[in-house]
Amino acid sequence: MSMDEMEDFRKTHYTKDIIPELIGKEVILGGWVQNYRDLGGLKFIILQDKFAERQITLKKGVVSNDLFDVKVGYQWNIMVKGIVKEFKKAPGGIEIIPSQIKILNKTPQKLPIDMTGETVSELDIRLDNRVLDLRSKKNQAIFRIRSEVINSIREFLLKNNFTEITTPKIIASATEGGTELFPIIYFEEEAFLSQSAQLYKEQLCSVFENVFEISPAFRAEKSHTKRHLCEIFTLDVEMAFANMQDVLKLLEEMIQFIIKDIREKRLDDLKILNMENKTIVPKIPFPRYTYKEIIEKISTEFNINVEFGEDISTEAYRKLGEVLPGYYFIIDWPTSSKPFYIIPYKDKPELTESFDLQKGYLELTSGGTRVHNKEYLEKRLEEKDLNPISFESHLRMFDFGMPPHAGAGLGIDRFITVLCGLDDIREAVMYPRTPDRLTP
Ligand code: AMO
Repeated sequence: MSMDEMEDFRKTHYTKDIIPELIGKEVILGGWVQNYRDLGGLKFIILQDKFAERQITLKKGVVSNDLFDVKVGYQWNIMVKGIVKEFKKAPGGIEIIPSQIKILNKTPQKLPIDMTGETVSELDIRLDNRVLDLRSKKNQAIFRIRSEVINSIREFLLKNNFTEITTPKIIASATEGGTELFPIIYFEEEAFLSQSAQLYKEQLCSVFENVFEISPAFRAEKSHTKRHLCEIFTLDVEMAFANMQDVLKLLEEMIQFIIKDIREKRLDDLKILNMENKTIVPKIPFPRYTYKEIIEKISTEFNINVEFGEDISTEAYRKLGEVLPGYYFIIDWPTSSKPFYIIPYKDKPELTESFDLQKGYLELTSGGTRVHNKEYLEKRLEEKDLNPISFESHLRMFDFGMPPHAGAGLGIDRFITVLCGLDDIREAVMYPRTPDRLTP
């Protein structure tokens, strides 16, 4: 059967805008068939668009015979012209009595994933059919929250005199150490995809003082976990005339602001995700534990030994998350475990002015006070077995009056995982990139 063209049909409303004031008026809606039922003389089509859904009612004798015989299937793309009618039993107390239905596109009879909400299909199959999957109520809620979080970050930082920067994602040298880089061919040269905005945000601190960037970053990590991606979306902040303590304060206030904001604007979505009682505004200040205190806690409470300077294992973090389920900072990490740009304490050079922000077991953010003296930065590069010559263009910027500065990087995908109560970080991203997924 041939399909209809849109012709002069244009949406007059979204489903959410069909309010009782419109009763008796003609409207044109467009969307997807979420459900349909045939009761003999009566047929219902539930039309879903990006906001909500509406019932289209076809009653034999009320609509034309041709229209009554129209066939639809799950997730078909249609437009409907009709009159808004009050009907108490319909969802929202309103139904649409159609005068015309345009079938714009069809779907295969058997959809690859369950769209009724009765069963949850396997995540990989859902990702293979992502646009279909994204139409589920749960996914719509996740991505409305994600959008609002990003909006809220911008609002908070702009209000606090931060300048939004945009830095290159094709770069010449590593920022977070030599590993985990994706090499690319840049004409005749080798280049890399940026792991973070680190060096540029530091440089721009000496111009715009407080800066932030919301952008992708690329990590060539072959980790198959529920919290790692190869393409991440991060918030980078950097503050001039500041140290770690100022950044800790900024972050806890920002997190409070964001959660307040999404509770205000996206409570319905939190309800869809059953998170309305879990994603609550946290008290500040967040607890601060030193790395030393944490490894002692891990040793005494869970009998897991972490040598000073070692990473904390996933198992230890999981256990930690059980006793510290909220937001907290782990500060003062060993110098050996932190990148060259993080400053060691003057009086205890084995420790750095650095931190991670945790939510339970999950690391959301890391950051710290930076080295802003050029000679010292060169020394730190050498101590990390990095060649200052490959950082020449970065180091030059430290000749022009670089202020003391500090900052942090927040993994937005991980933050969404926490806020939406998701089990797997891939659920928080429209098109996740993992070692074994490059499509869609
Ligand atoms: P870091 O490498 O810790 O720090 O990254 C910052 C935050 O980004 C998130 N993140 C990831 N999320 C998902 N998958 C990954 N593979 C992944 N890698 C990192 C985490 C992490 O806390 N330049 C520093 C920040 C700074 O000092 O300002 C940096 O990039 O939530």
